[in-house]
Amino acid sequence: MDRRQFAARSLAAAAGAMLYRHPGYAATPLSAEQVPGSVPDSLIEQARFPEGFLWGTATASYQVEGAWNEDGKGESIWDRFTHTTGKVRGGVTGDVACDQYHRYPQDIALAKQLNQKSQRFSISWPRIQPTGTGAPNMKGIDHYSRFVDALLEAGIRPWCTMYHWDLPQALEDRGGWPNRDLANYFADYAGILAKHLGDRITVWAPFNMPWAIAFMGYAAGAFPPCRTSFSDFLKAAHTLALAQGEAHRAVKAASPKATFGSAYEMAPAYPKTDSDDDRAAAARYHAMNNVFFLEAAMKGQYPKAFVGEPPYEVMGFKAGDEKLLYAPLDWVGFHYYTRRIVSDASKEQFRSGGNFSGTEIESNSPGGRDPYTRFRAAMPTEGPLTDAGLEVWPRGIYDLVTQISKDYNHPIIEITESGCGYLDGPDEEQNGRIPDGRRIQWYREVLAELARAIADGAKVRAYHAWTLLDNFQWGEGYTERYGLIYNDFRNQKRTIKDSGLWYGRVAASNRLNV
Ligand code: IFM
Repeated sequence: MDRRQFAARSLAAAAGAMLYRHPGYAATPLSAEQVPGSVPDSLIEQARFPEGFLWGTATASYQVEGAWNEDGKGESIWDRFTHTTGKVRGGVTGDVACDQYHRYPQDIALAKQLNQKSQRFSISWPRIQPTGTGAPNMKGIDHYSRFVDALLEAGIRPWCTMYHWDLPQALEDRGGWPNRDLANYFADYAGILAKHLGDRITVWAPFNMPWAIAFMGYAAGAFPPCRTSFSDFLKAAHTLALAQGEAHRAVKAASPKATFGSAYEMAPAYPKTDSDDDRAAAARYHAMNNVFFLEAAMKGQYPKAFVGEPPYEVMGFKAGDEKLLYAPLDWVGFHYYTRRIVSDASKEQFRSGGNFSGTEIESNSPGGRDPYTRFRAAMPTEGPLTDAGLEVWPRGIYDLVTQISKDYNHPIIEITESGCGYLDGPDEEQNGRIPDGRRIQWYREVLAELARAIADGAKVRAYHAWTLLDNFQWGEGYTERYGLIYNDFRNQKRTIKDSGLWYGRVAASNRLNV
């Protein structure tokens, strides 16, 4: 992320904070009548979740584990990035993060105390294959084996993301995701995981947010390896889609119990105006940012994300790739944070991309976000902003879940991440209690809309709050707090926030007014 983008992010976060910095802000969100887009209390009171609904949280290896060079782990692209001066806010790294590599028994005990039934976590590829290929490092396998056993003992379903952004640096040195060979390397890695852990893990997803991996890393340059090439982005996206298919086959071959799904980023896209052009642009956004990899898996083809024909040649698409892309998912997993307003830019001269907003690239520049999709996607500010700068728009989860249900023939759905960044910390006058009322309100409203989608027929079986505990927030370092549990990074002391206690009661009762 460059300085200009940093400044924009900081301003957005500061503006969000200012909205609430009145006496008692931490415990007192604005009332429903004052907040555009908010959900009526009656919907929250009526909301019910089905018996057996899987309440959980999600985490990611680099964001929580620390132990960056222990037990034979290789260097990842995030190790390299954070060890490079000027890349991360505050000059911090994930070398220690939440030290979960050593403290996982305590974190699992906390999740159990909060009545959690599902834990989405990721495995660090360079712990398993330090240079990305070859025989597994058994110390890495043993660590995750112990971790999974501890979850099962706590009555928590282990839910594994095989890759949440920490590519072995050695594979980046071989060209990174634009290099098609990575699809097969990834499949080998997926097969190793399924062989060694597939007797106990039955829920697998290959990638967290594959669009972000390709776009942030290779087009926008906000994430490592910080390249800014649109053709590399397209190549990376194609390799990731091939890797999704190859991993599907490798996991199923190695573990008969395996079920295979996804953890896609999604934001419902609303056209800026009712014009045909804006509606077509919103459809392109949905195709590119929401369902690009889902269509590849379910149909063996890419959706209409581009103005004109897909740039197959630039992507490196070969005859027969349709068959390799095909990987019918057993269930569909996606995240919900916020929404987008999309307008057409295809009739203007393309100039450059837009600003990074934490989950993706905002673009209000002439000509659109990139030279292929030619739309402008903006996050509106009609609803309030979180401290992390994202608009609060609870209704979006209803629209997204019902659209995916309808378009994909009512699949089983898992919400793989959903949450909000607020900076509330311990209140010394209340014995260190953390009164994060705005986070409770965020979840109450989003979950009420999710319950409405379920009542209308969507087969949602799980919700994973992002995240169990405050962690390393990528380019933002430790300046954003998304956790249900507060972490004091000076001494690794965990304190359950009011929102965590509330979420625990929700998990125990399947209702929201608790
Ligand atoms: O922390 C991230 C996570 O790694 C991916 N999804 C968005 C979260 C909040 O920014």
